[in-house]
Amino acid sequence: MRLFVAILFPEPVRKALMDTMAQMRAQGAHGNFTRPENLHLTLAFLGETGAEGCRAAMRAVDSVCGRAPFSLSLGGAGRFGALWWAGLQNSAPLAALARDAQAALRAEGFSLDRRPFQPHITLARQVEAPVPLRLCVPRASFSAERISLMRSDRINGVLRYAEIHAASFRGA
Ligand code: 2AM
Repeated sequence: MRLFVAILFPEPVRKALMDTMAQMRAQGAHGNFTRPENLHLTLAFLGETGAEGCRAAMRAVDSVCGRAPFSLSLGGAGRFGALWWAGLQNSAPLAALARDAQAALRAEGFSLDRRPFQPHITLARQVEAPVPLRLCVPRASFSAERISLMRSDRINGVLRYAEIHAASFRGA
């Protein structure tokens, strides 16, 4: 199975992200838009993993949940080439969570991307637009209360994500 570790969003945040995708479409953008139920923030991408690796990933996820819930706010939009994303406001607790989760996963034997963590929520890939896109991400904040281990499957050509394990932060 293809696994990754992520933070999922409550409905108001999902709505704000859908609003941003609607702005893209309204400006004539075409591309491979993220299905609303798939919106997430990746903390670490694990790739193809067997049953033993899956148990190791669950242990790593559990090992970083002894922290308090923390607030996250959407902040701005940007792109990596033709991939457009919504950002998050600079958050020390988020950076610490990503760092600790990646360290715990590496300690369990996963080899992860070495690039610095750049928190982003992918809105659309392979975007083509007739004019430079101007996006205004609505204000939305939420309390991050758990970390999720996700499985990615392509079923009949449709990308589907399933939460296969989650660990709640202390006090959440
Ligand atoms: P992206 O949205 O920035 O592409 C599930 O595929 C998640 O893992 C996506 O959010 C994706 O991030 C991230 N990811 C990171 N590295 C990946 C890779 N090599 N292949 C696929 N997804 C990757």
